[in-house]
Amino acid sequence: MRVDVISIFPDYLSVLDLSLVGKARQRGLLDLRVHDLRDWTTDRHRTVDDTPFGGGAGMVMRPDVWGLAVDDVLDGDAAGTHLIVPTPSGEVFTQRHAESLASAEQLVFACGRYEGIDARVAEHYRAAGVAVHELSIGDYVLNGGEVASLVMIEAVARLIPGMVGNPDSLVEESHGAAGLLEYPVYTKPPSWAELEIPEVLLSGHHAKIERWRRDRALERTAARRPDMIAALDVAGLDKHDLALLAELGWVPGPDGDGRLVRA
Ligand code: JB8
Repeated sequence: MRVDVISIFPDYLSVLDLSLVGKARQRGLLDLRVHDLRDWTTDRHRTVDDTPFGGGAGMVMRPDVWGLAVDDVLDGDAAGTHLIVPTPSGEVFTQRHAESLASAEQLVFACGRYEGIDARVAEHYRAAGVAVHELSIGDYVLNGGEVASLVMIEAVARLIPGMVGNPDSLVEESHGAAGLLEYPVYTKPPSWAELEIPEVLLSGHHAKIERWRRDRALERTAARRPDMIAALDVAGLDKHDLALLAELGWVPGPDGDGRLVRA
């Protein structure tokens, strides 16, 4: 996979030389190129921004400079290319986006600063057949798209086939098919700070351990992510799940749509 990142602060992306993403590059699974947007400016002051039409605070990034930069880094035809524009006004980036982007031929990350990038850039590349994704990494505001791009690149890079040593660790984790948060995990020593590990984990009773872990996952999800409980399909829950969820205040809804509601 080829990944291009365009930013006025390319040094912000230097952490991509480290760790998992660095390993993917060394192994030739990832061709990552970071670019300075100012390389595509044509004026003496290397200007990338201007005042907003219609008035208002701050500056907006010029579409002409962005157009030259994106045209230059686009590799081959539009099919297989995804242009990702981090923005607090975007759709929220999830593991589903990461999974979908992991099979792309090329990802181009356009990192905005100031009040963002002129809206015609996304419109233009969409019209040209590029899959354009305006994405937010959560409900908070950063100073620019660089850190959001780092987050998304790490989430995608670890899903590239051949990246993670043990593929089991990919299928069993949070935000996978189960739609539940992960259960709590423990390791040695068995007693620490006057805290003991749950006895069932020492029992060697595989079915009991599985049930205990699922109960803890359901409890955690109900407490921390009620939105994920509301999105569960009742058909995927067993009798024991439904009994525990009822104790936690979640019951099958009145309209029989296969969803849970608060009792
Ligand atoms: C200017 O919060 B964010 C984010 C904030 C930004 C820009 C891009 C993303 C551009 N401010 O993810």
